[in-house]
Amino acid sequence: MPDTPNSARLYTRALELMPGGVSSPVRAFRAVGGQPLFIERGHGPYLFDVDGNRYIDYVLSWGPLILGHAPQRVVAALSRAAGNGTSFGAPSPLEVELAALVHSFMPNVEMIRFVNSGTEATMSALRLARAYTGRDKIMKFSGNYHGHADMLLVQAGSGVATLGLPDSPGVPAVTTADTLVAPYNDVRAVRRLFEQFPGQIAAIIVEPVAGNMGLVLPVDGFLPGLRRVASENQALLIFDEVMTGFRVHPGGAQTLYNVRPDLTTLGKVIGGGLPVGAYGGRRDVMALVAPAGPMYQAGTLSGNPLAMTAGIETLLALGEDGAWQKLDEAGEALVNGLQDAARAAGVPVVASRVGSMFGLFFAESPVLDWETASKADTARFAAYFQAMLNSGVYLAPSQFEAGFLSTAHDEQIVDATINAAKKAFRALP
Ligand code: KE4
Repeated sequence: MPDTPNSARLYTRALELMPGGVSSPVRAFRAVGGQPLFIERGHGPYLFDVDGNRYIDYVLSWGPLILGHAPQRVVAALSRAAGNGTSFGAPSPLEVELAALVHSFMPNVEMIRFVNSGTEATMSALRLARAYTGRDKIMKFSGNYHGHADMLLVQAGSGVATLGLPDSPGVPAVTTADTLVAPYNDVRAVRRLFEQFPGQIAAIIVEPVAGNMGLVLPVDGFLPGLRRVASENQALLIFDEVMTGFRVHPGGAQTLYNVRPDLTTLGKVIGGGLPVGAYGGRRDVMALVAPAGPMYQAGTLSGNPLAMTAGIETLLALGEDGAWQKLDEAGEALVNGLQDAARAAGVPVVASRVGSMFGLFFAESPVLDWETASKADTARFAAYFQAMLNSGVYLAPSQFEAGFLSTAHDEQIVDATINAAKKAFRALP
């Protein structure tokens, strides 16, 4: 561990004031040992902790910071926007601009509603699917995480998987009784559930590329299979692209894999580091959302001008020449380098990448679902995490998370990361 006395002091105080000393469980380093670092600032690809240590950051606020920390254009635009007021509680041109931008990248999102988090987005999209179909049951996949709404805390990924929580107390059985769960990448299991509950399932919600059990890619035919089964059963298909949106491809996983969901949920990148979520999709379905229709959903700070500004500047930057080329080249070099380093050290890993998100399992065979992901060597991951941290590389503190790159992660940054990994793999027990 780097020398972090100020983080330690702050953590002691934080533990008195906040459960686990953190504002979100997965930040607590529980799965990797040691104590969380308290961060003073970020700049480009770097984080700086309160003890002055510098780290190359592959968490990037869990995905949003695709331009890196404090990109000049976003900071300047936010400064201007803040001078005009931080919230209006009324429509603003910025919402219209970001809505149009999202649509230009994702034409399937014909209409959109902004909210303040990915959790709000998925919760609202499922309420809408139930309203549109008049059905109560929903289907998710084990190891997928869609935020912490009660009905979705069933065999969830991310922090739930990291902390090994069976599910969460406080969630009444009645609220999860209508949540069906299938193994990821298993269309036949999905089909069986529709046969078992004919006419009762409102929607399938899926991470089209799973990033909350580590990175797990859809096998050929999985996403088109979901599309087919949902359509055959008059259920809606919801792509939860909170993490994959603008991350795996400018048009998200729906463009990359050419599968059209009925609804899409978004977050992270579209807020550029400020709190934004969104749900959107088919015009005839979104027409049910109040006040256009009867399905109620609301939010004091939804469409907040500062969050809209950060999102607009981020998407505009992504649409400019070279952004995706940079991300793709850096991602390719990084994952190839990690694989070569592990092989040279005789450490079995399964590394993968989709666009600018990547994953590395300490496993010997391909990971296709939660059952295989959960067999990864989490103790070895923890040792790797700490070794990388000691070399100034900040990874997500869990085997069941993905890594993210930004346009600020240039060749020199990637090379430094690979060198740290060579040392880390060699030092593994
Ligand atoms: P938020 O409510 O955390 O903004 O979004 C929930 C969510 C929904 N859908 C997907 C696919 C997600 O990945 C997330 C949130 N991702 C986690 C990281 N795996 C957020 C990090 C955290 O919980 O602190």
